[in-house]
Amino acid sequence: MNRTFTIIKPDSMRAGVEGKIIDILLSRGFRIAAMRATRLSEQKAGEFYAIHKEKPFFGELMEYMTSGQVIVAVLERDDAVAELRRTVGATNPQKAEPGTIRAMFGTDVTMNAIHASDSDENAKIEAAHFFSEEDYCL
Ligand code: FUP
Repeated sequence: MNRTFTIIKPDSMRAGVEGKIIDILLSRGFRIAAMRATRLSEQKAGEFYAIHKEKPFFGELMEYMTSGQVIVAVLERDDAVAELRRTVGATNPQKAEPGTIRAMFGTDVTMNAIHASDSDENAKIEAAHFFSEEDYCL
């Protein structure tokens, strides 16, 4: 068993599909170790996406990620990082495999429904932006 980190992004919350997304995650064998709704401040979003600071899309990404409520969560299952990336699909929803969350609910490369950590190391770092060890109930 190991952990990964996810953000259900503002477009999903605005569309009211967060329940459907959580259902999909549970149906794929993920268990919720920690979860809460929040809204990212400019500072939090900037820290979270610091690696993309120099990218041309950074401004748009900041504007979008701070535009509304999100759900942040730590998920647990075996091979959690790779399984969540498979469940989420490609960054660009148009290129995401049918049946993936981004194919079903994403609009474009920025409004792509959900975030999924890309490594065990990043999962730990990203989760620590929102949760501490004592929050995990599994
Ligand atoms: P992913 O790991 O699939 O979320 O994708 P990346 O790490 O490449 O990108 C991180 C986030 O940057 C994406 F979720 C959305 C945003 N992004 C854009 O807004 N525009 C782009 O052209 C590429 C990424």
